[in-house]
Amino acid sequence: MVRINDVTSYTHIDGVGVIVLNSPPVNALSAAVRDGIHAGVRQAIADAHASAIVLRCDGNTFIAGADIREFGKPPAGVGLGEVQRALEESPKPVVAAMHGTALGGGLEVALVCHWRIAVPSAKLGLPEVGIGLLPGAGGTQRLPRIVGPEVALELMTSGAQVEAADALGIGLIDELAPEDDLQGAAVALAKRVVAEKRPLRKLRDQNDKVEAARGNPELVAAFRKANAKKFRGFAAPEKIVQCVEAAVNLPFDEGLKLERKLFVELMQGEQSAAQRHYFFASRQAWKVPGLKKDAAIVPVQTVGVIGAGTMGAGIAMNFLNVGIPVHIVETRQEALDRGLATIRTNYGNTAKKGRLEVGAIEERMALVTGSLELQDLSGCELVIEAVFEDMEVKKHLFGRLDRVAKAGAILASNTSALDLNQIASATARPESVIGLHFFSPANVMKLLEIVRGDQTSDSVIATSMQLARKIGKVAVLVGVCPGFVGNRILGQRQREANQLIFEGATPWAVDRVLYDFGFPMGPFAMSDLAGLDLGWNKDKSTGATLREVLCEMGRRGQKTGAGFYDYDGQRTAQPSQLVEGVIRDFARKKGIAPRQVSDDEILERCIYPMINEGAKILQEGVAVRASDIDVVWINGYGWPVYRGGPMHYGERIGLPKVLSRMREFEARHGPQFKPAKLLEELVASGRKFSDLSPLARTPAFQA
Ligand code: 3H9
Repeated sequence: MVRINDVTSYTHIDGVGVIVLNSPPVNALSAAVRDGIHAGVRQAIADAHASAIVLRCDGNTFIAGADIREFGKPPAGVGLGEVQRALEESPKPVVAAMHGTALGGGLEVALVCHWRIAVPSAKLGLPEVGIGLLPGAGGTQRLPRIVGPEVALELMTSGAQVEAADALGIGLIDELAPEDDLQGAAVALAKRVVAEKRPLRKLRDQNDKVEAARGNPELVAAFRKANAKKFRGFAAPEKIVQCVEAAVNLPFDEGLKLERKLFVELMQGEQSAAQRHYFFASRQAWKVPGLKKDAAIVPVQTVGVIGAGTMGAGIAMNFLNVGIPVHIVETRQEALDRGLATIRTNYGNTAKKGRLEVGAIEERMALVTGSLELQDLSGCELVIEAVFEDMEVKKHLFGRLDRVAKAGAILASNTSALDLNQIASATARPESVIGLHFFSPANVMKLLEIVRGDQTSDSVIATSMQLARKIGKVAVLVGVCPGFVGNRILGQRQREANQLIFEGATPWAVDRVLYDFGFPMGPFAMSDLAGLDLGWNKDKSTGATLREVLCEMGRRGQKTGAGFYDYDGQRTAQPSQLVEGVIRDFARKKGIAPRQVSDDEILERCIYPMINEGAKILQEGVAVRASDIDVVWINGYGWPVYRGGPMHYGERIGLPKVLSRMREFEARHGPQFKPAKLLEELVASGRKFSDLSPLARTPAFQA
């Protein structure tokens, strides 16, 4: 074996030169890896004892892509294009041997090799779209040539990973290797190719699939149309489509040129910067600084859920989905029956959509039991309370739970806003109490805010984080404050949206501005969907708020055919003149003279206070790091990932600008706009949120 550099070695097996990469964690195409492959190929070509070449990786995976950490830095080492040319132009056949995940630039390296082989567990894909890019190393030109333009469009705009067996089916690989002998099978393939004197196959020269699509522009047009909603706001998918059009209509090298140009545009754009930020942010969020490394993990074998409402039922499903039995406790049999029926209906709906085998419904239902006795939760290692949001109710319940639950059990509350420390104080074991704030619908929404109380133990936090991963959530650890991170920031946007419509902006204008920003819907359309009568009581209604008046008018949201908007049978929202009149009356009574409110003002008034609140949250130590706040908002509140989350967005527009606008708003509209101290400090010292170190324990977390 010859060491080529720190991450590459070259060895000889049975007359075949094998280049082996070993660059943890994912063999990304760093300068060292590129240099290593390049030198390895030259070595193999010069090696008189090697008739063919195999490229493979040690560790968990084949090359998982370009090294995202290198993006935006000055170029170093041999360029990827040159590495690919060396492989493709090699006079000796090159076999790519893949295991783990062959992704992005990694798969693009494999696509310049003459043959490809993979173990059955391998997954292949071009996921660049997920970080706001397109495959920029020939992928957009070679993939259509191998799998056809239609499949290529689908794969590259979704970023989907293809299982090895399917990859074989669509021609992406030539052979499957035994799981435990990839190298042996790759060497055997290489030798066979040599023995049979097969000509070196270069995808760039295979034009039959793209030529077949040349006279059919409808293919791409139909694809664009079918995906318009999914791609809304995103820049990368459209550019991928343009590259595939080029693959179909232009010679290979011209297609490659267009790919390069569009790749560079995306790479330099705001969206990719935001999506790359999110890529790392979503991984950082799992890391909790200061947590004891050896914190014991509680082995959770049975979960208890208190409350069989929509929330409780949804929470239970998360655990049933991964085979953990759940016992639900309710106070009334009808409520329990309804909750169990909700679970069954939800699974039934999933099965109807083809996303769950019908047989699996019964398997999952067999794992759920229910009763009316709290005592029945005594065997559970984790109990999650999902009852009415009322402190006294919760405290009473936790007091009883404390007497029932077994020693060491985790006692969790699903509260979305209440003081977890107070809830914990109702027990004699506050160290076992934690908040698990699921978002509705709890079986669908990815976000889980894990709320650490002042006394929550490391073991309880570590177990909760691990369980969250197991049930497929994106978990973010937060501290105690009203509304925690997500709802607290939402409160800022809600307040401004409500205020803006009294000042003269229409609800439709506010919704349009936020929709165009990239949210799935604006706050008023959202209220209509959720129901304006959420928490409204007919007998206690005083008509003091706009919401109450609309409810009194019978305008309780989409379900009543009218709310802020009018709805026709198709649920299409139409602006309501009537509501505009009601708003004007309200404004008059409040003494607010209506004025023209610009779209820019709507956006800044709604978004900047969110950034400011995020700064307060950081300064109080309620979030570990700024990027955690971004993860919360992207996964729980529909913040468009291509804008990176409120904190990233604030940095991109510039914290000095955010601060100066907050000061102007404060002078004009009042103290609700008072800038956060941290924002002022950062601007004064020329720093950003992302310059701050992650927080371990902070005063806010201490007892
Ligand atoms: C590209 O290829 C562009 C080309 O078309 C054109 C070029 C000209 N770079 O996710 P994990 C780190 S764009 C740098 O927790 P898993 C990651 O941050 C790229 N670092 O593990 C983490 O670090 P840490 C296209 C990377 O097992 C650690 O590796 N490729 C990269 O759950 C473990 O990651 C992609 O978009 C990278 N490319 O999943 C693939 N990838 O430990 C992106 C990972 O410090 N990667 N890291 O937090 C993935 O999808 C997953 O990481 C993977 C492993 C499936 C590979």
